[in-house]
Amino acid sequence: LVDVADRFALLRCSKEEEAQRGKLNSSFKESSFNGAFVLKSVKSDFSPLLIGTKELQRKSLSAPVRAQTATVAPSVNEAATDGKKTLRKGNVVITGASSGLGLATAKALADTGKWHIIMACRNFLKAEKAAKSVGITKENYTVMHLDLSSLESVRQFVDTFRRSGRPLDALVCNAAVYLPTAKEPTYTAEGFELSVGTNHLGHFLLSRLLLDDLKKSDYPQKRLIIVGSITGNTNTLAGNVPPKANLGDLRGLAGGLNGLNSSAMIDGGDFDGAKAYKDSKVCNMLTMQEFHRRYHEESGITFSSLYPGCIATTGLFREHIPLFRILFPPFQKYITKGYVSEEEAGKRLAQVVSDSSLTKSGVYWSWNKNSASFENQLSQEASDAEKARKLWEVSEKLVGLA
Ligand code: NDP
Ligand code: PMR
Repeated sequence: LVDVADRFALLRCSKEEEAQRGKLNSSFKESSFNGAFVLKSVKSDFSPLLIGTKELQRKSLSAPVRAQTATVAPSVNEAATDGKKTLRKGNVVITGASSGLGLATAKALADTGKWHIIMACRNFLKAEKAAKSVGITKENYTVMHLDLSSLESVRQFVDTFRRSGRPLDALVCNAAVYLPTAKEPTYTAEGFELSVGTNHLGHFLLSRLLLDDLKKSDYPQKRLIIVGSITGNTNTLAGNVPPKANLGDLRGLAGGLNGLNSSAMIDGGDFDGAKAYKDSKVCNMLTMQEFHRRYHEESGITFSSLYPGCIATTGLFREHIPLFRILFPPFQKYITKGYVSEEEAGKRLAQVVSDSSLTKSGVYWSWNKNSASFENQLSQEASDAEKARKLWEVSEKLVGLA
C-alpha cells in the first residue's frame, strides 16, 4: 500500500510541477523583487535603508531576468518506492533550530510526521522552550548541544550524535550570527573572527565530519543543505548594498582571521561586521558547490543551498540598531516585496530537505512570488570553482582536517 501511495504521490507531484512551470514563465517580471532577478550592473550608491522608493522600483523592474525555472522532474528513486525504506522516519540535524528559520523548518518537518529533528543548538533551554512554543511534540525532536563558535564543541556534537545511534539522513547548516554594528572584531574559541568562524568554519567542520554519517545512511534521499543568501550575491540589487561581499584572494583567511598576524577579514581588509556576514554567506554557497563536485557522484547525496526570502522579523537582526529593526520589516514587506514570514520560509527550507522534486544536486534554490521554487543563478564570485577549491583547502587547514 505504501508503495502504491508513494508512486501516486510522485505522479501527482509531477503534474502539479508542470502547472507550476507554466505559471512561473509568465510571472517572472512580477517576481523580480524576490531576489529572482539578476542585474547586469547596479550602482552601489545606496544610503542605508531610506532610499527613494520610486528610484528603487525603476532600477529593479527594468533589470533583465536570467534566472531559470525549476525543470527538475521528480526522479523515481528505486529506494523511494521501496515501502520498507520509506516507513522509517528520517533523521535531520538542523543547526540553530532554536529560533527563526531553523525553528520554522523544524516545525514544518515535524508536522509531516515523517521526520525526527535533532535540534543542534547552543542554548539547550531556549531550544526546548522554542520546540514547545511552536507545538513540536516530544517524540519528534531531540535537542543536542552545539556551539558552532567552538570547534571542540562541533567535534563533541558529532560524538554525541553518533552515540545516539540514530542514522543521519539530512543535515541543515542554518545557524548564523550577524554583527553589523560591531566596531571591533570578536573571535571564536579558536580565535577566528566570529561571523566567518561560526557561519562558515563551524559548519565546514560539522559537515565534513558528518559526511561519513550521511554516506552510511540507507535513506532513499540523503541531503546536505547550507543556507545561503541574496546579500552575498552581487548579481542582485540586495547584494549591491554596501558593504559588498568580496573574498579577494583569501589572504586574511589563509592568515587565520585572527586580527593579530593577519586581518580579521577574509580579503585581508579592515574589519566590517556586515561584510564579514556577507562573506560568510559566499563561503556557505561555495562550500555547497565544492561538496557537490567532490562527493555527489560517489555518494548520491544531494547538496543544496538556498535563499528562503527576506525573513525580516528573525533574531538575525538583534544586534542591529533599534531604528533598523523597526523599519526593516515594513521596508521589505511594502517596498522591496521580498518579505516572507518565518512560517513560509520554514516551509521552503523543509521542501529542500524532503521534497521529491528538489533532488537535483549543486543547486541554489529560490522562490518566486507565488512561492514556486526555481534554480537561481549565483554571482560570479559565489560560483567561482577555483575560489571554491581554494576556500575548501584553506578551511581544511584552519579546522584541523589537513
Ligand atoms: P536567527 O537569529 O533567528 O537564527 C539563528 C540561529 O543560529 C539561532 O538559533 C541561534 O541560536 C543560532 N546560532 C547563532 N550562533 C550560534 C552558535 N555559535 N552555535 C550554534 N547556534 C548558533 O536568524 P535567521 O533564522 O534569520 O537565520 C537563519 C539562517 O537564515 C542564517 O543562515 C541566515 O544567514 C539565513 N538567512 C536569513 C535571512 C533573513 O532575512 N532573516 C535571509 C537569508 C538567509 P540562539 O537562538 O541561541 O541565538
Ligand atoms: Mg536589503 C530587492 C531588494 C532587496 C532584497 C530582496 C533585500 C533583502 N534587500 C533589498 C534591497 C535593499 N536593501 C536596498 C535597496 C537597500 C538600501 C536601502 C537595502 C538595505 C539593507 C540593509 C541596510 N538590506 C539589508 C540591510 C541589512 O542589514 C540586511 C543585511 O544585509 O543582512 C546581512 C539586509 C537584507 N536585505 C535583504 C535581506 C534578505 C537582508 C538580510 C538577511 C540576509 O541576507 O541574511
